[in-house]
Amino acid sequence: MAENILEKLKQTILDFDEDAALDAANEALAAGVDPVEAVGALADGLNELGDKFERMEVFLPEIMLASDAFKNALSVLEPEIKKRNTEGQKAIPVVIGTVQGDVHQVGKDMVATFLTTAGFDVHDLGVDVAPSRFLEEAKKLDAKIIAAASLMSTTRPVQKDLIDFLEAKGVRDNFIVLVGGGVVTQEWADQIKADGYGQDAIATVEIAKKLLHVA
Ligand code: B12
Repeated sequence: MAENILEKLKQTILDFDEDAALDAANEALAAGVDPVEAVGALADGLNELGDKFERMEVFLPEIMLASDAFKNALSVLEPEIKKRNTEGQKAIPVVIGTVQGDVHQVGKDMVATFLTTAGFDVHDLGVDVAPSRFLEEAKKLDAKIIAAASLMSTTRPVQKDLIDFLEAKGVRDNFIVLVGGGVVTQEWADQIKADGYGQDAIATVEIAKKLLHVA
C-alpha cells in the first residue's frame, strides 16, 4: 500500500502534475505514510526528470512545472515533518541559502525542513544569495552555521567566494560553513576548506550535529 503511494507521488513529478502531486501528498498522509519517505519519493522523481532533461527528453518548462508540483506536495508534507521537532532543545541558529547566480531551491528547502525538524532555528535566505548577505544575516541572527547550496558548475565557485569573503572579513572561525547541492562533492568541500558537506538532507543534519557536538 505505502509502496504504491510512494510510486504514485514520484509519478506525479514525472508527469509534472501539480494537482495530482497535492492529492497524492494528502493521500499519503491519510494512509499513514512517513512524510520523510514521501518527500524522498518526490525527490527521486525530480532527479529522474533531471536525467531526462540531460538526455533532452524533457525541457525547461516541464522541469519548472515539476518543481512546482514538488513544492505543492511539500506544502502538505512539511508541516507534518516539522511536528517532529524535538521540544525543549535549544534552537541553534542556522542561515541557509542558494548561492548568487543560482535559483535552484527545492533541495535547499528540503535541507532547511530537515534541519528545522532536528531542532535548529533555520533562517532561509532563499536563492541567489550573495556572500555579503550570508554574512550580514548570520551576524544579525548570531548564527552558528552558514549553509550554502549550489546546483550548477557555474555557481559552485561562489561557495569558495563565500569562504574567502568570511576569511577576508576576519570572521571565518566564527561560523561552521556547510556546502551541498547537486554539483558539490566531499572533495570540493575539502578543497575550499568548508567545514562540512551534506550529500542529502539527512546527512546534512548528521554532519551539523556532529560539528556542533550535539546529540
Ligand atoms: C528543478 C531544476 C530546475 C528548476 C529549479 C526550480 C526550483 N524552484 O528549484 C528550474 C527549471 C528553474 C531550473 C533552471 C535551470 N537549470 Co536546473 N535543474 C533542475 C533539476 C532537474 C532538479 C534539481 C532538483 O531540485 N533536484 C532535487 C533535489 C531534492 O536535489 P538536490 O537539489 O540535489 O538537493 C539534495 C542534495 O543536493 C542536498 N542539498 C541541496 N542543497 C543543499 C545545501 C546544503 C548546504 C547541503 C549541505 C546539502 C544540500 O540535499 C538535497 C536533498 O537530498 C536539475 C537536475 C538534477 N538532477 O539535479 C537541473 C540542473 C541543476 N539545472 C541545470 C541547468 C543548466 C539549469 C539552467 C541554467 C537551465 C537553462 N538553460 O536556463 C537554469 C538555471 C537558472 C539559474 N540561474 O539558476 C543543470 C546544471 C548543470 C551543471 N552541472 O552545471 C542541471 C544539473 C540539469 C542538467 N543535467 O543539465 N532547473
